[in-house]
Amino acid sequence: MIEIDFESLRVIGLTPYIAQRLLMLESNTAAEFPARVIEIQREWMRVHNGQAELRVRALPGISSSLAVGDWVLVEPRSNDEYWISQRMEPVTQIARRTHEGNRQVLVTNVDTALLVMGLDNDFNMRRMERYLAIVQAAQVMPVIVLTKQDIASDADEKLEQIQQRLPTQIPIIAVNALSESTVTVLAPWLSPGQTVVMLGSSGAGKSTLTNTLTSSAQPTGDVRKDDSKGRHTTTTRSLHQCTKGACIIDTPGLRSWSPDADEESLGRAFDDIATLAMTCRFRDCEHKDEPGCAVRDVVDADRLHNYQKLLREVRRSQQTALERIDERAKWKVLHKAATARAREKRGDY
Ligand SMILES: Nc1nc2c(ncn2[C@@H]2O[C@H](COP(=O)(O)OP(=O)(O)O)[C@@H](O)[C@H]2O)c(=O)[nH]1
Ligand SMILES: [Mg+2]
Ligand SMILES: [Zn+2]
Repeated sequence: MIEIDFESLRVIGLTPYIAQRLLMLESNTAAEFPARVIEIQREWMRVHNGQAELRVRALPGISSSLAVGDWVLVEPRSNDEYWISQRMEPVTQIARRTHEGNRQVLVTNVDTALLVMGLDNDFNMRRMERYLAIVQAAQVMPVIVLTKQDIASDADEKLEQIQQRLPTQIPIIAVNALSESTVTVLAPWLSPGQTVVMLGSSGAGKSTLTNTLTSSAQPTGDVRKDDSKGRHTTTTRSLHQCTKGACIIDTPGLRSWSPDADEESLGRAFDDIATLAMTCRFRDCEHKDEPGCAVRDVVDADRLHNYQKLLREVRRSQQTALERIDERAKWKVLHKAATARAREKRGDY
């Protein structure tokens, strides 16, 4: 059985629940140790074992499924090489579908998602609802963080606009991402053992916020790169340690994507609509001009539109997912037939 040093792994997000799951992994050798994936590159990845960062590689079967935030077992080999030998089934995983319909896991084992949006031109409620959809489908707690409060002239109106449009239980916080006081405001989500991911479009302030929250802590796998204009651009997801004890995963902005969700999990982010729809006169009410509609006059019209658009998207991506399974099943049959033929040729039945 592997050994778990709770104190040192705590700084990279270990909780009693995760420790229990790690102990259930069957280790092959006594030398294997638990670690967390903090950065992924094409040929290698970086893990943290609570004490130090290590550059590692993964067996082919494992490497394709790894995401930042994963807990793994690492096996030391000769010549100072380290290999990921096992991956713990994640507790939570936030995923999206690319334009081509492929599922991509963004981060795993996250407790809270800080949905970062600027109070400037970045402000876009439809995009915010899209982020809420992937986060709530993954059963991760969302917190909306509105940045650039210091330079916004209409912060109060925008705040009110969100409060009117979204269900009330989601915390909404306006901050200046550059200010040290933001650490105190976000402290409820930053205690030791917590893992927080930053999501939002490019330029929203995710890296600025990450810097502010981690400024006096040990940097972990900082992978920022200067672009041609001398600015910092986040190129990959990476995990950092926050002053308050939590781990923070910074991410680059996403372009053209759909939530990885089905109708039911999408409904979690729009349960205000689903709940009201139960009292519409018609069961199949489209909330357009049917008599006795309970949704139309209550829910923000643009929110309703956005929900219907996202619903079409997830139905479409689900269909392609099913088609892909169908395709795989066909290949399996062909493969079996080919193997049987080969065996027949060799004469072993
Ligand atoms: N004044 C002000 N500038 C901010 C704030 N948040 C971010 N910025 C600026 O916005 C730009 C983009 O921020 P960055 O953190 O790189 O965005 P990211 O793409 O989400 O990581 C940078 O020039 C930041 O200094 C804020 O709250 N107030
Ligand atoms: Mg960034
Ligand atoms: Zn209706």
